[in-house]
Amino acid sequence: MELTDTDVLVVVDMQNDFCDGGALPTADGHEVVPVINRVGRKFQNVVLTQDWHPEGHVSFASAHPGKKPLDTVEMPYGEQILWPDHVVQNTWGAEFHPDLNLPHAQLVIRKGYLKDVDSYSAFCMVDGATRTGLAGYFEERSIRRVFVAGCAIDYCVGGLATDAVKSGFDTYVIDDATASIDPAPDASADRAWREVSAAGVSRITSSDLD
Ligand code: VGL
Ligand code: ZN
Repeated sequence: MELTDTDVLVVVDMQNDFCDGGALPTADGHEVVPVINRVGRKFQNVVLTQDWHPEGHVSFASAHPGKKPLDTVEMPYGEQILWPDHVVQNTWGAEFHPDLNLPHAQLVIRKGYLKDVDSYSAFCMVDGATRTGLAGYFEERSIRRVFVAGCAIDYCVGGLATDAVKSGFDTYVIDDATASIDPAPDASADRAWREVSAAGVSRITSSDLD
C-alpha cells in the first residue's frame, strides 16, 4: 500500500502496564514494539494514545469492595469490566514502553482520566457522550485513512478502530503490530477481531505497508 500525508498511524496505549512486568499485561506487548517502530517510520502522521487513570478509577476492581479483576459492575453507562489498578497517572506503569521510538509522533491523546467513566476508544469515553477531540483533529488535518496498532485488540485498539469506521475513516488494524490481552481461541481478542471485521475494519500485516 502507498501511504500519503492523509494517512495516520495511531499507536494505542503502548504503555508499561500493558507489557511484561506491568499490571495488566498483554500476551505479546513487548513483541509488537519493534514492529511499531519499523512501521511508524513509514508514516508522516503518528498519534499516540495514553490510557491515564486517576487513583481509585471506576474500572479498578479495588474501587469496588468484594470485587476482583474481570468481575463486572453495572454503571449508568452500562456494564463495566473490572481490571487490576493500571496506568495510574504519573506512575511508571502509565509511561510509554521505553523501547517505543517514534520521535515524529505529533499528538498524545489521553483518555480514561475521568474518575467515574472508563474509556476504551480514544475518540470517546464509554458513556458515548464525552468526546476527546480526536475526530476533530483528524478532520482539521484532512486525515482519510486510519491505521491502528498497539494495546490491545480486545479493548482499546478494537474500540478505536470501530469508532474510526463509524466516523467515516477507512480503517486498518495492523495485526502483527497489535497485542492481545487474551489471545485464546474464542476469548476476548478473537471476539474483537470478529467484531471489528463486521464493522468494516480491514485486518492487514506490517508487510502490506512495505
Ligand atoms: C485497555 C483494559 C483496560 C487497553 C485499557 O488498552 O486495551 N484494556 N484499560
Ligand atoms: Zn484502562
